Amino acid sequence: MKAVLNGRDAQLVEGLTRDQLLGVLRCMVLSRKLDDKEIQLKNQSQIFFQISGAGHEAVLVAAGLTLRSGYDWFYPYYRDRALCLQLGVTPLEMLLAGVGSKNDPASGGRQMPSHWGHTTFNIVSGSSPTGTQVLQAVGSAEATVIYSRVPQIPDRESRFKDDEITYVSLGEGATSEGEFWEALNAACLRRLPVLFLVEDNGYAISVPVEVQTPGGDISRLVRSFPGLHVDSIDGTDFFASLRAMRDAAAYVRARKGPAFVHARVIRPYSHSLSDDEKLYKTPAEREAEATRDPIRRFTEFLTQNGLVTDEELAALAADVEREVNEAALQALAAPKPARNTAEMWLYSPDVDPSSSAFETPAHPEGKLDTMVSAINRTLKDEMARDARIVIFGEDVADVSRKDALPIVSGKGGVFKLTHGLQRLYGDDRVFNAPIAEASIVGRGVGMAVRKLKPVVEIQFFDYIWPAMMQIRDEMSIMRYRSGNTWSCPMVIRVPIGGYLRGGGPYHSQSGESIFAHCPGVRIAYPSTAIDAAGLLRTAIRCDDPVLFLEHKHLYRQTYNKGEYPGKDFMIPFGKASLRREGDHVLVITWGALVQRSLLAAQQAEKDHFSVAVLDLRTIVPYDWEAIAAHVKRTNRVVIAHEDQVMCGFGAELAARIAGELFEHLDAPVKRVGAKNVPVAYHPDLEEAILPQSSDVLKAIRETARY
Ligand SMILES: Cc1ncc(C[n+]2csc(CCOP(=O)(O)OP(=O)(O)O)c2C)c(N)n1
Repeated sequence: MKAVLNGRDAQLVEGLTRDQLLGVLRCMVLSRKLDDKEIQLKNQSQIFFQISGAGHEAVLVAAGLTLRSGYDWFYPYYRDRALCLQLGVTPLEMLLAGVGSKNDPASGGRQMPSHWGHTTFNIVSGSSPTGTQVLQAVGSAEATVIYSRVPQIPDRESRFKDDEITYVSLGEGATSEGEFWEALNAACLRRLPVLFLVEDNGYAISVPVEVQTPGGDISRLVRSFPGLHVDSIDGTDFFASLRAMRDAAAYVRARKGPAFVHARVIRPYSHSLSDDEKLYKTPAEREAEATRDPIRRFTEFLTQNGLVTDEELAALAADVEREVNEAALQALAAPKPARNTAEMWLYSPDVDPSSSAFETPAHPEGKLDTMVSAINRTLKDEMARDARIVIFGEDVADVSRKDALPIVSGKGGVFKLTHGLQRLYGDDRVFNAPIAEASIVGRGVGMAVRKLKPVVEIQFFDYIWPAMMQIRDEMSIMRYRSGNTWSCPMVIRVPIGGYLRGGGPYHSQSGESIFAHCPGVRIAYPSTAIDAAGLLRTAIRCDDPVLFLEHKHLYRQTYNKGEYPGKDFMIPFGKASLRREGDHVLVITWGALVQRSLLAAQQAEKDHFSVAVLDLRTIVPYDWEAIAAHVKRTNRVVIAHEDQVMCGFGAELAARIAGELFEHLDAPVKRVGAKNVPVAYHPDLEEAILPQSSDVLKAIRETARY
């Protein structure tokens, strides 16, 4: 640091004028005062949650001064109040979040305060799970790289800046999450322009750092990551923080790779208002922390160097107080969200995938082909149509070592669904990912927020679970939680299901009902090649996140082959397909049970039962109109699915049919599905566990004769 001279005007400290230094102090004080005001309001039950940024202000103002608001991209942690102020979020906007006003720009009353989000400043909507944001930031940085490398994206200049970077912060506790390590892995593998800031206040609620991190020093652990710029600083020292942030940002902007700043800060206000740190921190520890208070340190620096007088400090404090009080009064008077808006913003208000816009005619080619081919060709055609589509996952590329491409035919997925895509569209748009499912989905979310269109693959449904938090807490909820200001339309393709004769418990799972229970995600589950093509195109072109379930057993059957329906063929979501007419019993089904139900229906004919088979094709939304119409006609219903009967999606349908169509029923609704055990390896066991045609037939007979 340049020596500081007594005096007020021209001298620069780290390139900052006196006015700028006073601005730094004001931002820190404002941040703290907002915490104090929120605490007061919470104690008066005028707001409903509070978590403070106290003790973190110095490094955050340093970050805010270094990074470019509305230019760089931001995934701030909940303690990043001072950063957000520095970027341009106003005290009023912060307090609007506290009161849950409909005018809160972060969420419109849907999220707790300090879950930052602001489109003007590129602050992407944040959530509560510690660590999910890190993978999304990596995806955002990846979007920067993809935009810079794919000139076919027509308006890409408006979507990125050559030297922009993505900032993400987290606590030292959150570095224990696997997602943090997955993010570092991906960032370093691809040398992505992302800046990680770990704000280490020594505690994760009551758990001290030495219980989270071996050796208690996260920067020591990450130093061996290739290409990662690592710095470790006292984050209560504003100037040390500023230098570290500048060095890190310069490294990332120069595209040398990712950077990691480990800032040791303090947390003087307990974890949140629900916590009392006196229960686990000794008085001596709390006193020692207080001596490092960043506001105190910075104020001392200014006074000791003659840069501010006591009167000026008092005036600054009074001015901040006035601003905060005024903002609080405005926030308390601001409109609340109306109760009848509670269900808004789950899905895109502009693009409805169940509308007739997604009902386009087929132009069949005259040659029957498998579901694998239909999906592969749909991906090829869509990638040609929309250069924003990127495909990644485990083994999805043809090769990772490009030199091999002219020599070998390429892998293109363990089921070959993505074969040839890399060869056609290059490895910026089709690439392999490490085996890290949260990373695949989380990075996809980050890219989708940046308006790329990720179509990612989870290799087997059985291994989707590491991604569950990204799916349930992030992808599905992004639009809702941000009050429709951020969204992440993307497609997750997932091979699902059993009947493989030897798939065992970990290559045979079903479980669509689990995802149907996640508001905000759409679920398609085609049973034929043509439906797969039409529904996948709808999934890609719609504006919502879609889980696209592809049954492995249906990939290469002959009975569900179809003629490729052409480059623009789409099937709207929520439109079932009546696969067989019938008057006595209705079988509602999807996936691999469609064919089994058709066979059962044929058999039932011998008993003179006329059975209709309705293939739902999409689970969310599902075609209630068609269900109701056919139930009213047949008055007898069987629901047949591969998933366990216990809590399967059939339970939802059966309950709704019983609740809304009771007077039309002549028999109880019957469900057919797997037994309540995992799918076992031996084919005899598998056959006993998964529902067979004979089970559907039995249910049809019982229902018909009831
Ligand atoms: C995945 C997840 N697990 C648990 C929690 C509950 N929780 C909220 S904050 C927190 C501690 C986080 O500590 P750290 O990352 O060090 O940040 P700090 O609060 O200390 O700034 C925990 C356990 C959560 N929000 N998300």
